[in-house]
Amino acid sequence: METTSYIERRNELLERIGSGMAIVMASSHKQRSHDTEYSYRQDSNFKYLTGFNEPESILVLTPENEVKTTLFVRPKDELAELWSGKRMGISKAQELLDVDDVHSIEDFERILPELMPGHDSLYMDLFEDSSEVVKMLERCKKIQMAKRKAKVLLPSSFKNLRSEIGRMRLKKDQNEILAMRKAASATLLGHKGAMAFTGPGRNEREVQAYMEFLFKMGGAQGTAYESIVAGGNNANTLHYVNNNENLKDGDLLLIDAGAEFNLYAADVTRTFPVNGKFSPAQRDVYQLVLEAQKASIAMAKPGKTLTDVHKETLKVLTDGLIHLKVLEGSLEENLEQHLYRRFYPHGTSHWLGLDVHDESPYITETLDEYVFEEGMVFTIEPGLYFPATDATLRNELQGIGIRIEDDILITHNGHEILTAGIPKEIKEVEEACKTDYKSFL
Ligand SMILES: [Mn+2]
Repeated sequence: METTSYIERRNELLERIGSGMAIVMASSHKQRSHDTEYSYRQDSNFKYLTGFNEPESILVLTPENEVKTTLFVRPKDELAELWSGKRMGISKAQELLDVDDVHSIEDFERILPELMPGHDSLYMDLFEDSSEVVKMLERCKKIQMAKRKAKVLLPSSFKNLRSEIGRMRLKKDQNEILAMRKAASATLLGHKGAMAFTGPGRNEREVQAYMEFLFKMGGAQGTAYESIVAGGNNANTLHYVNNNENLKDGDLLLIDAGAEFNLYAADVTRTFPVNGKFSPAQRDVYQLVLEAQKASIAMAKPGKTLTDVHKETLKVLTDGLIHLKVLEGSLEENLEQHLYRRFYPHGTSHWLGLDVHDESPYITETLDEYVFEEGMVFTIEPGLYFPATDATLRNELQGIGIRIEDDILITHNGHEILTAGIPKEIKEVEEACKTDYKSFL
């Protein structure tokens, strides 16, 4: 296990919190239905700071103490491990994870009072699960009562840890970029396979199954989020996840899906014809969305911002909508009155990393928008949505929903498209649709 970057991250966080202390908790198992659980997914921040993938673990950072990093983990337990798998245990964790001190999670309540005094604020996750905050307040109260005579000060304020770590997570290091490349390459395989596999009469869920199978065959652990596999007018439901309808000849299929590798996400959308050939109307709309995406990607370089990217998308899409005679009037008035919103209601980008909507803030501590720097990763995903129910639209446009999304890494003088190679030019897409899906097996 490479630990250097985890040590560096913990050291950076220790510096950021100054005379405060931080408590970072692992995710717990989430129940799915009676006696069954969702597959375990580690908390992104806990993973970022430890690389450790077990539940019931807590990392405590105490910059004012001699012992600055303390990890609490599940102790070895033969019977528990027989049922739910191996645990690293205390001594191995001490050996492998490079923290100052490791204890059993069972001793957390007992040891916390020794770690807490001398820190003026306590950083933890304040918003995800407020019951944890209440529990921590109660612990503080108990410690305060017990330590009354000891003349030590306890944290007098709670601060939000997630925004601190979020700022650190904004720029990806080489290990993170490597994981994102692996997520991207599995995603490429899945999307190409889906194009080959799709045809009239197939069901959305069958295409989803084949694509996600290829994600795993491509080395990913699974999907980074619920796949959207939306035939025809279903594409106009932005978060359609039913994925259970038959695909029709003449319709498009929109797939928004990405693989997860080592908890890092890819996030890709492609839209292609179910029968392998775009109709003239589909082609016009597709070409417009593609041009908007390419023009926006060209804005991705150091010094620019997500607002610059979004404005470029809006300009190209709105101009195109006027040419398609979907909107009337001048480009300026359509932009000013946001008339494109009927057909493009969402944003163009979000940060990407350990979370598909990566939890980094969009504004700096001085309330300015972040300016692109080398190592930042985000998506660019313009789309156009013409609902089948919109009778003001020409017949041939009704029911068309198109989005094209790629993952962009800012480099020292420009960008790299991490998800390049997944067909998106009309010719490439039609070619990929013709491929024999069995060639992926
Ligand atoms: Mn996205």
